[in-house]
Amino acid sequence: MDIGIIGLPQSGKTTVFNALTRGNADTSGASGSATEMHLGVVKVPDSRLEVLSGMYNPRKVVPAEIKYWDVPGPESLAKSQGIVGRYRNILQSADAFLVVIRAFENPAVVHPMETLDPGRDLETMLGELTFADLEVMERATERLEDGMNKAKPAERPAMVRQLETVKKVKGGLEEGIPMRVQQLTDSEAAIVENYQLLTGKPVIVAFNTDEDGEDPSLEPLGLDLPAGVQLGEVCLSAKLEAELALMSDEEEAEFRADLGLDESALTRVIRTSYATLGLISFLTVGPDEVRAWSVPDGIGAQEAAGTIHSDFIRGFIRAEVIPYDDLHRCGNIAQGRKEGALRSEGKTYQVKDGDVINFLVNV
Ligand SMILES: Nc1nc2c(ncn2[C@@H]2O[C@H](COP(=O)(O)OP(=O)(O)OP(=O)(O)O)[C@@H](O)[C@H]2O)c(=O)[nH]1
Ligand SMILES: [Mg+2]
Repeated sequence: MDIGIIGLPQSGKTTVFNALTRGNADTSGASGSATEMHLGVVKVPDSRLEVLSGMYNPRKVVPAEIKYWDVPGPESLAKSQGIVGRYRNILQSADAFLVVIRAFENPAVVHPMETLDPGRDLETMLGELTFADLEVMERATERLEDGMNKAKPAERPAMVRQLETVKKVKGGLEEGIPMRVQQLTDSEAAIVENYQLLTGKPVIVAFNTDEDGEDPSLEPLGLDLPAGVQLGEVCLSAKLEAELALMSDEEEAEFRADLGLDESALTRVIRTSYATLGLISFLTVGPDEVRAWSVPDGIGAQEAAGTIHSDFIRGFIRAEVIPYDDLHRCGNIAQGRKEGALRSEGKTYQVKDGDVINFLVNV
C-alpha cells in the first residue's frame, strides 16, 4: 500500500514523513529540500506476529508494509495553480492520501495563507484534488469528442459510452462530489478507473498539532462535505514525534512515559489508515516464515490466496482457518484441530482480521 503525504507548503509534510518512517529528511527549507521526494517503507506493527514468532521460531518474520511518500507540492499550491504535471502524475499512483493540516503555532514558520485555519486549509486541499480531476475530465471530454468525429462507425458506440461516463463524472466533480462517492455502475466505474482520478482515493487527515493545547478534530470544523464523504482523522505532534522516532527504543519509551504519550504516531496513523481504507490483516505461519498480509475487508478466501501468489487463485482448493486468539490459546494448529477451532473454508469464505490461514492449493 502506497500512501502519498500531501498538504500545503510548510504544513509539516516532511516532518510527518520523518515521524512515520524514522527518517531524517531535511526540513530546514534549505535549497532543494522542498523539491526532493522522499520514500519510506514502514513495517506495520502487529503484536500478534511477535507472539506467533515465539510459537513457531520461523526463519523470518514478515510484517505487512506501508510505503509513505513525501510528495513536495509546488509553492503555488496555495496560490491556485493547482495539482498539475509531474506532481499529479506522482499522486495518481498512490492508494490513498495523508493530508497534513497545519495546526501548530510557530511564528518562525510562514503560513502560505498567512493565518492558522485548519478548516480552510483542508477545504483548500480537497478542492485542489477535485480541480485536478475536473481538468482531467475536461481534457478527456475534448479528446473523445474530437476522436468521435474521426472514428469509424464500429468504434463509435464504445466511445459514446466513454464520453457519457466522463461527462457524468465531470458533472459530479463540478458540484464538488469526489469520484469515490459518485453513483456509478460497474461499467462506468471501469471506464473512469483508467483516469486514476485523485478523488477516487481515500483521504486521511493528519492534524499537525502543538505538543500542548487541545487537539483539533474534523467535527467542530463544520466542513460542508458532500454526502457519503468519509475522512479518516488523526492528530500528531509531528515535530515531537519525529524527534522521538530518532531515539533508541528504551529512550523513546522513557520519554513517552514522561510525556504521557502511550502510542506512537505511527501506530495511530496506521490504525486510522487501515480503518479508512477498509483493510484487515490475515496471517500465515510455518517454520519458514510468520507473516501478515493486508487485504480489503470482506475479501473472499480465494482472492486472499491470490495475494500470496497469483497461481493460488486458479489452484485454490480450500482454506484451513483458525482465528489468532484460538491458535494462541490452543498453542498449535494440531491442538486447534482437536478442539474444533480450525475450520475448513471454501472460496467465498470472508476472511476476518487475525485469521491464521493455511491455503490448500493445487499448483
Ligand atoms: N512547532 C512545530 N513546528 C513544526 C511542526 N511540524 C513542522 N514544523 C516546522 O515547520 C517547518 C516546515 O516543516 P516541514 O516538515 O519541512 O514542512 P513541509 O510541509 O514538508 O514543507 P515543504 O516541503 O517546504 O512544503 C519546519 O521548520 C518544521 O520544523 C510541529 O508539529 N510543531
Ligand atoms: Mg517538505
